[in-house]
Amino acid sequence: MITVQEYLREKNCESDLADLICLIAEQAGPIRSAFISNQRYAASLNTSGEVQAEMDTWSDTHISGILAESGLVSLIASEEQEKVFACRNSRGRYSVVMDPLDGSSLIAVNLAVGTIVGIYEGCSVLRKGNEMRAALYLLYGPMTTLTLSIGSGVALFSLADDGRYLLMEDSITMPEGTIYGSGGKRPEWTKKHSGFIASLEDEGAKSRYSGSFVADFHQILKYGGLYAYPAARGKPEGKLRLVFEAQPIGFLAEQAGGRISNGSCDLLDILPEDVHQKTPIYVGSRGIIERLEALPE
Ligand code: AFP
Repeated sequence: MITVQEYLREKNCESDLADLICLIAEQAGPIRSAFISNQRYAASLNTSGEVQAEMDTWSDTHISGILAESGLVSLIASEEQEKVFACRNSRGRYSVVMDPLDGSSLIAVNLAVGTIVGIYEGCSVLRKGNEMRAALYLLYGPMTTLTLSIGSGVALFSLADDGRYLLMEDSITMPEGTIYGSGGKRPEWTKKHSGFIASLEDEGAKSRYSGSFVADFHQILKYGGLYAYPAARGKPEGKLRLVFEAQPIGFLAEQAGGRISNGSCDLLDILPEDVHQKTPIYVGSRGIIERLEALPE
């Protein structure tokens, strides 16, 4: 079986970028081991005002420390840190944006959560998503998987007992599926969103939503359909973050033939003004997203 290192070599990935991807992927082991002793929810709030789980801060401190030491990274922007962090003495070629532990409210109930990472070349993190050099997520489910794109399709690897990531699927293509999951509270959904979800349901779409973006997206990547966290009445910006969640996941979706949108335009074309900026998100099968964008507001 092909390892992630072999895959990256075959794809002619630059060695620094390959090293960075492998270094991040290696952190799945320590993160998985840390779950058992970091089960509580901290009293602290993150920059978005959400309660932090111990694992949010543990994963953030752990990955940031490893990256800062690596010499490969110059800037780190994390969902769990208010400010962008400049790695001292680093002449690293890359800047990293990350949600160190996405879906952390599900830790207490042992559902799948993950780590989302986007990698840009150069010393800047306020970039359009379509400028990303690589995006990946680690999913801590029954297996630990790495879903990766370096801009030439999407590959899926599983972590074996010997610590190697083995290629399970190359060139993943997102089908035009019929699963949908939408966050937010139904009475607060906008008319456009309610109408669109109703039309998918009328066509036989089935609802599946766990509350972990990375896990909910993973099934859309494989089966096709729609993941949405929409604008709500009184909350036009939605809940999810453009830089840490939408851009890396959108890059992967697009590399698999899907799309990401805020409901009217491609989220990968938007230049963020702030790393913690939020956005409504629609990500999934290309046809579904295009139908949504064609609807009047
Ligand atoms: P964090 O656990 O990283 O804060 O992310 C949770 C999340 O942003 C995303 O993973 C989920 O899709 C969404 O929030 C779930 O929100 P609801 O609890 O409102 O459904």
